[in-house]
Amino acid sequence: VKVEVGTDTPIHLNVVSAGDVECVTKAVTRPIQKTTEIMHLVEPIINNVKTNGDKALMELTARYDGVRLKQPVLEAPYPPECFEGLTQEMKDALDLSMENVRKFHAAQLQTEPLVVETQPGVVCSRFPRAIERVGLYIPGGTAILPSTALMLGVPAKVAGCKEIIFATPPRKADGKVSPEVVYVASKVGASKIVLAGGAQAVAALAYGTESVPKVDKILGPGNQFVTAAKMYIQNDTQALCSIDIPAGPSEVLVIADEEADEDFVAADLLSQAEHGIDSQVILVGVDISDAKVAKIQESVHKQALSLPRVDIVRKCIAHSAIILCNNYEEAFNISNKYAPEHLILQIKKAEKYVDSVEHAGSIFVGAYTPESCGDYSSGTNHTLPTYGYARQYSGANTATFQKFITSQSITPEGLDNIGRAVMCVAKKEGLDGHRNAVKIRMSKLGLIKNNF
Ligand code: HSO
Ligand code: ZN
Repeated sequence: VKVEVGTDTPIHLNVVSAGDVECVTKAVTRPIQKTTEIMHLVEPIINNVKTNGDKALMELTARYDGVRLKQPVLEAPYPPECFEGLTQEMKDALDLSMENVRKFHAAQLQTEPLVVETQPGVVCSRFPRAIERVGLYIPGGTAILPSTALMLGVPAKVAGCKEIIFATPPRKADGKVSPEVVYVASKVGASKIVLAGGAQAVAALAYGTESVPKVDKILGPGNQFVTAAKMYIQNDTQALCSIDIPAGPSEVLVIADEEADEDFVAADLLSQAEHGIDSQVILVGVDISDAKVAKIQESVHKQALSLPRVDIVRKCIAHSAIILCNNYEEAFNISNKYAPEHLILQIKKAEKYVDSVEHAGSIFVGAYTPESCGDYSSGTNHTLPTYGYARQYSGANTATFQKFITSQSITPEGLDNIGRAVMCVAKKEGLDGHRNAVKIRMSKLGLIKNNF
């Protein structure tokens, strides 16, 4: 997204009326992702790492991250110098966040086995197993994100993944990884940190190299190259590796009414806008006065100017909108249609409206629930479906790090109950071998005649 905005232009959202279908459609249309084009760019990178392993990985890190490494992997136990600069205050903050995320994700673990006797003598069950080896991608770029490390690392640990590998691009300045990320890695039991980013990191995790173990699933947000690489390896049966969700730019939709505090609303919009110039920021106003709109705009402008990332914010807000609605129903219709990654409700009796939400990654209910709390410390996961994928995907959760095995056990009584149905359908499908596997047993049990 290229938006030229002068530094003297007011930082204001575009105002559109809900009745103006064309403008609303424009406001809620996400930027086109050029995945296929990028796929052509990442393919040679992936093949290079697949064929040349560590050597290619380090060459690509030198080329794209400007860091020459002696070895591409940091191994646990991480040496003390990796933690240099980590303050007690930071450790406490990360510990508090990790503990809340642990609690919420541990509660999602299925403790009782799921067992159902569908008919007498036919017992079906389902039980989870952790995905053995997971690769967690922690983006570098304009902000370091130890929070992403903990949002993926903690559930992986809770689920019981045997091998947790982090991958993150090394810092240009010193070739190191931020001590906060190393701290989280050590806390969640990540055995290795791959010092690489981009498509090359994804390839190393998917196929393995001399020093990077191959993983079974790769999770974590990243730029378009990372996303394209994840989509590529997911389709390569040689990699035999799954991924989480294709990630798009982060987004928030705030529903606010006349009672909402304009400074809170503005702060929430800005906390999303500072993620990147392509972040999506939408405010849906329910029957709000012109005066309220003006106050929100004023607060957005004023607060934005005090943010270190004001340049990013300015460009993001330039393509963001306030959609004016007449009532709550209209507001939730727009929100459900958009299916936002984050949905913030700053409306009276906000709790009451949670039931109206059909599609959203995570909901922030009431004036004192900013998205930032879910981004870091409340306990919910911040790896959420973007780009409208909230229609069919959940955010990362404990089950994301598990798969489920089903099992059945059938007695002669059970076989007597379902065997004839099996034989009947098998016959229709022309699969006599299937039919025989039942028939042979039922005959020996004397449940059917040999000439059945
Ligand atoms: N809002 C981001 C997560 C994040 N925020 C990380 C701050 N750090 C996507 O859910
Ligand atoms: Zn955030």
